[in-house]
Amino acid sequence: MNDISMDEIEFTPWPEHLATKYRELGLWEGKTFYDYLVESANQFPENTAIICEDREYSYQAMVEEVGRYAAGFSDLGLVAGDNVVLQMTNTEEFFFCYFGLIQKGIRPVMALPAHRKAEISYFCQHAGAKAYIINGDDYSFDYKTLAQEVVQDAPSLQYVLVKGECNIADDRFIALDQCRKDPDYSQNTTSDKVAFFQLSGGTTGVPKMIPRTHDDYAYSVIGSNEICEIDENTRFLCVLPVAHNYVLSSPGTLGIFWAGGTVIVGDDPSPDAAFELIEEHEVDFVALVPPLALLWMETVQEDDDYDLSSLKVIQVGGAKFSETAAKKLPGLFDCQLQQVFGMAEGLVNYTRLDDPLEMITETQGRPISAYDEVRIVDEQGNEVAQGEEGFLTVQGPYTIRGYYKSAYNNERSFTPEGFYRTGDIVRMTAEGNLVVTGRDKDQINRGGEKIAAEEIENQLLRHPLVHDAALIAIPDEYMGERSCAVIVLTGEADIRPQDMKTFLRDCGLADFKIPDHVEFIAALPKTPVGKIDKKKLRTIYSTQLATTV
Ligand code: OOB
Repeated sequence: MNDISMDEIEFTPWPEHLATKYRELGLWEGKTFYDYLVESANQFPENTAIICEDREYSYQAMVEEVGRYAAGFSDLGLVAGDNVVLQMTNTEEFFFCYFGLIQKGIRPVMALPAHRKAEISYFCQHAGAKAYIINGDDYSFDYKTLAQEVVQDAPSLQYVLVKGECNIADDRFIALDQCRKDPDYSQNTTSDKVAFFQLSGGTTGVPKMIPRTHDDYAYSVIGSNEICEIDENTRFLCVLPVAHNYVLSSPGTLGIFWAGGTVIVGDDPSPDAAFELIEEHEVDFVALVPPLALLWMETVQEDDDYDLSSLKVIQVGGAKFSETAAKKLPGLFDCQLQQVFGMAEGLVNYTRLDDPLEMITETQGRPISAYDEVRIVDEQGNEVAQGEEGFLTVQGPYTIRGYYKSAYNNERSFTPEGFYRTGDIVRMTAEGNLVVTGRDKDQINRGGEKIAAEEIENQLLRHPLVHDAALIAIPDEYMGERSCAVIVLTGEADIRPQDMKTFLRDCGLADFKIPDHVEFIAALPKTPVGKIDKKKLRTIYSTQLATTV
């Protein structure tokens, strides 16, 4: 069913009996993100909330800054229910904008710094975004030029708000600094409303928008804080992109803010830059993806220039962390490893800090909540026997029931009962921990960055010389997976792999989505039912392109 009217549904609520239960049990506390922030500011006004380069903000100062932006956004005429694409790099303004918008019921869409014209234009169009917020000061990419291209395609955009100098002769472009007004401390939202939109890693032609309410998201953050033993003394280093669900909420920066701790924000995750921050700010908690963890491990083995003794917990998540690496990490850093297996749609699993070592190194942990209903099912949707491999499906107090305006995908991504089909293949250990063993979704997980094969294939098919295309994953020692585009050309066409990559870049795709390899083939192998046989392609090219990096 692909009914247009169904496509207009912005938010699929939990069934009434579950919503009532979550409220009655106190899982949904009825508080907004702003309430939690203000509580921290009341309890720990002088504690440092954010450190970014040489700038520091106390909780009191943070709430004031947030209030200034909130006032500025209202002044522009943005109101509750409006959507705004927020594409900010790792700076304090990310948090001021994020909280300032949410305080006023304006809903940020969490674009990543790596997103380019194709993705941003789509988010703006699909969300009917009124504003797009960028970092015009960024040294590594020119977001102002990108925004000038985006406004051509997104008629709903009334404003582009630019951090830094805004020297653009277009009335829609306004310096973000001009949005700082006298602080407004009133909020215009309630806890049951959609607070913001996360983005799905994606398996479909375009990334899907994930509506998260205050109630459900806050529950996952508060639950994470308990599991991760976060308190007002925690000093959390955030070097992954701030907007990503993992580093925002697991327990992430929100967890730290709501406990009164300190977030140290850095935009360079390389060991040298990060180790310096750890030493200088006595960081005790950090979240990494597997390739970064491997890089840090190598570096720490080679030099001990930095004092990293403050580190208590290193989280690794976003993609499978190898057991071998997991066994080595705690010894190298003299701290605890925590595996995190989560998804922007909801469910997050953690190994617990006091779990036995083999549980921490051999599993991806267990759900946050006793009310997460995990069902591991077979092809027919029947639950598999304990310990057997199957497809992971879930419903619970912080797992969404539907994507934003996406009826077609909702039918595919949720069971008739409303359980989310994660697309992950897992088994559950006797102790109730999950082990991720594979994937049943057409996605490449490139070291935590997700690529929807269909999205890239669709773009490739727009090339006049491409007859057919398939994007597949190739195992990689560091990234876990690399991407390889296998292409059938039309007729006698003669084109180099490099030209195909340039073509995709020119389509305005994020850099991480550009295939690592491009291979040409006479015809794509097909399964008996006529689908592209990606398994066979993976076998052929995994051997051919095998590396020992
Ligand atoms: C996190 O969120 P997303 O939405 O970018 O990606 C979710 C998908 C999962 O369905 C799974 O396929 C994969 O990423 N994944 C893992 C994993 N953590 C995520 N696969 C194996 N092992 C792991 N530890 O990536 C995310 C969201 C919140 C917390 C942590 C990660």
